Amino acid sequence: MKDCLHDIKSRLPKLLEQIILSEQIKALEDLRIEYLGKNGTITLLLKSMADMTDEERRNFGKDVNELKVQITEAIDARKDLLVQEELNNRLKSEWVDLSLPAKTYRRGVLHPVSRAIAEISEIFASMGFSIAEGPEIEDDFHNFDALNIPQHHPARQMHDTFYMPNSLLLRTHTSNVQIRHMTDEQPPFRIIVPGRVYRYDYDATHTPMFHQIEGLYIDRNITMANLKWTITEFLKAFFERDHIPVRFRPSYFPFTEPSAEVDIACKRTKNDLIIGEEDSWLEVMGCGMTHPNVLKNVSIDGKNLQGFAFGMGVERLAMLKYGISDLRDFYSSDFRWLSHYGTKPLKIPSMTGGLS
Ligand code: 2NM
Repeated sequence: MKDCLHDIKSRLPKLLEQIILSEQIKALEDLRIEYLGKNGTITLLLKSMADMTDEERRNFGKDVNELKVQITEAIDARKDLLVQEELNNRLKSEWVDLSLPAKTYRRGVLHPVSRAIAEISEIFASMGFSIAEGPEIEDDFHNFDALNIPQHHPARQMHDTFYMPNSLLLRTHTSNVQIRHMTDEQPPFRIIVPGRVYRYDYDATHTPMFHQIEGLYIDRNITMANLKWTITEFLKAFFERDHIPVRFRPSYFPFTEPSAEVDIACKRTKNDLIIGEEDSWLEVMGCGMTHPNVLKNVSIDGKNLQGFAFGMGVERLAMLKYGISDLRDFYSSDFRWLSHYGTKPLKIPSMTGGLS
């Protein structure tokens, strides 16, 4: 063992040099195992001291320990350096230039419903409306009673409602949000409310979930003339035509009085539907002056404040504008249909940049 110790001592400078010149963490680890591992040279020397006399052990132990410390320190120091170097190299190779333009995601497209909502919102935003949102799961009060649709009113059967446990329901229109908005905020109100609505109805022209945008304008001195102008301007902007004949046809809604349905002129050819050309009429939305009972239900003084409201089906308007013939395709998740009727996500409609 004395020979062995002597041997290592004489090889120490070479070993230290070998450690300092190591380029791989793995090579350092191999050296550590060779000298300091369970059966390593230094470990075996330390173990051999068990059979020595106290005298022998004193000097031998001191020498072996010194060796152990020097080798350990050299390996640790070199390893720290290599780890640091490796990290620096990774930082150098993995850096990202955040000022570079983003790569666009070429396969994803905006669904035509999202596009129509974006376009319609943009038009009303340009007229000073803000966007309000609210719950799709609602109670009887906000979906029916507050809107002047009492318990046994035929309108409750008219909308085939999805009922849920605990007297909750899926909203049949987005008017619940107007009610909540008028209750929570201070007038004047000028909002549009886009969102999902639900009715128990499924055939070629109805899906159990569809989208609506409703609007509300409450202020002093708001009349049917304001309603007529706002809706006509909206339809011209949406269908991108300077002139569209618009007809307000008397109708009935429980929440408005008077109420009207809005038709626009259109011409049907063999394969096409041309909006704005006089030939026949096409129904596009409903509207009216907010019913005094609705205002009373949200504690608005109907003598001072009044206004108008309107509602439209997003899928229906999208079909007319983008030339989509079958409502059910909206929800069939057919990738070919989506890529044909979808819009590039970076082409977001705006009044200045164009709607389509
Ligand atoms: C429509 C037609 C007419 C409407 C009324 C209200 C409210 F909450 F203010 F009373 N919100 N939306 C309304 C009026 C909706 O959709 C065809």
